[in-house]
Amino acid sequence: MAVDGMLRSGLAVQHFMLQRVKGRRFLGDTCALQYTHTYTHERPAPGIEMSVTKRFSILSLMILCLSPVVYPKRIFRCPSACSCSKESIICVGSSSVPRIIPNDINSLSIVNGTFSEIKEAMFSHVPSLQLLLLNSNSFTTIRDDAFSGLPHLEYLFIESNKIETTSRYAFRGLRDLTHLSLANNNMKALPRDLFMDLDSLIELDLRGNAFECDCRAKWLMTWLRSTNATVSDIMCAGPEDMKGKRLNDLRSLASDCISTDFVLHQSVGVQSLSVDTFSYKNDVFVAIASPSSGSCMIMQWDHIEMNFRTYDNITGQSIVGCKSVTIESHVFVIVAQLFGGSRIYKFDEDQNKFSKFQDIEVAKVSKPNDIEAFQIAKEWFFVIADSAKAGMTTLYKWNEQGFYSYQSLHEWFRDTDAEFVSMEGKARLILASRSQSPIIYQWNKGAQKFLPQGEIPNMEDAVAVRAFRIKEDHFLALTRYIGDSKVLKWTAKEFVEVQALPSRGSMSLQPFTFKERHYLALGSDYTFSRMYLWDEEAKEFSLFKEVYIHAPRSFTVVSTDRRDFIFASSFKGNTQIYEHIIIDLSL
Ligand SMILES: [Ca+2]
Repeated sequence: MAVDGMLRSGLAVQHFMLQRVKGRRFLGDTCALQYTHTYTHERPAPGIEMSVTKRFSILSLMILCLSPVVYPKRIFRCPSACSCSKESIICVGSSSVPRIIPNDINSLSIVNGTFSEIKEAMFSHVPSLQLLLLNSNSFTTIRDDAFSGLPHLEYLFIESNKIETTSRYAFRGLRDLTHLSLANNNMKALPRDLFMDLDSLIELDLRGNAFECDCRAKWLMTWLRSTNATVSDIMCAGPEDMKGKRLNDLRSLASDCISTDFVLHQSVGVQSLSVDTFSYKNDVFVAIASPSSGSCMIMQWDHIEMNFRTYDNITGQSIVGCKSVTIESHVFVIVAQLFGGSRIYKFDEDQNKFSKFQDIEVAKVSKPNDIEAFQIAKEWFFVIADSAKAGMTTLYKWNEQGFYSYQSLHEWFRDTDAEFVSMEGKARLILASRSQSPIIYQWNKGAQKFLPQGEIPNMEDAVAVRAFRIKEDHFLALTRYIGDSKVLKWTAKEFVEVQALPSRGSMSLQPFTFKERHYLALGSDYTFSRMYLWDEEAKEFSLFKEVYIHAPRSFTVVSTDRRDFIFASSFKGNTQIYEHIIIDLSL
């Protein structure tokens, strides 16, 4: 590679010299012919290393040819390690850049030198430079603005050094640069947008480096597709699965180079049991059920302050659930109370607040624990799960004037949670109870009622059930307080366990999806709550992050302004709002 790189730069130097000749700066054909002749004959056979002396002699010869006047009229003392002509200086084995250089020097070569860094503005005292060759030195680093003050530089060769680090703005300002070679160095990665200023680049040589084609190379892969310059092969030295591939050919890397995280965005100073969200006229709202403050706290996303602010307060006593339903652009909030009955509030556009719409007939409901609202064949329903021993889970239906009690579902079982699932064209309702395995009801179109269809066996003590989808597959997340919470998959007409997640005081195992990433949040009363992320290859959830929430009761997804949040309700502390953030690993 060293020979090859040197030959390439030799050819580019030749190009530079001929340009000069064409530019009528120097002499005539005789010397040009002599140069070509010498170059051709000095060229080593493939595989044979060209000695530095020989390389040097080629360069010297070129310079001698191009500069017949060896002794310029101006008095300038050529440094001892250098060979100087009117327009060129070549230094071999020097340890510094010559300090005093005549104004009309346009090419400078430093080979076999002993410096380690190309520092900021290192050559700015030679602003006339058009060619700079720094081959076979010991450079390891190129600093920001290393070539500042060289507005005319067209050829830059930094080959066969030990460059490992190139700063992001190393080549800043080189708008006339046409040829750049960093061949045969120790570079594994290049900083993003390194070539941004190189508007005139025609040829770039990066051969003979050990590039890691990981996320750090993503920008280079993209840039290769857009640049007009001719770029050498960039071979991947790693990671293992990319070894030997040409970065120039790649359209994607092994990873999408995106990671995510959950960061605390806002803490709301109320304890809560559950949170629900709704949108109304392009605004996003949340309804927080807070028993301790006796309210459904309505908050609105503030597009200017970029946080959630209090909008309204629906007061009551022992509020355990606030569920929103939007019917024909009217927003209702169903408020479930432990005592004093449950009610429905409606948003009053004139007064910009919620006002009472109706009482709910709750003769049979004694201890509401959960509300779910859903549609079957365009009809609106909601169900209240009753966790009292003598209670009865009840279905309510919308009849244009209000909701009325429609069907009593489940007696004597202390239901803790209801979940509506629509799949394969069938509407199902799953009820989790303290006293038995979860029961599945299926909507019967003829009877217009839910009829028991079966149960999910061996899943006693499930306190909550959630349905979710990953692509075409249907899953259930079943929460157990102590023991294992479970992930079940729908296969051949039944739900089958596919994963167990240890629960230590869990009231909620909540599935949610942000930016096509599938998560599960598992609350815990005794330790950290856990976020799991779906692994598409392993086809299971793996632990993603732990967060501390005091007595978590629910996790609710709220998306707005292209930002994604999860509200973690806490029965004993503040309601915490976490934001799902994207981290670009290629930066
Ligand atoms: Ca529920």
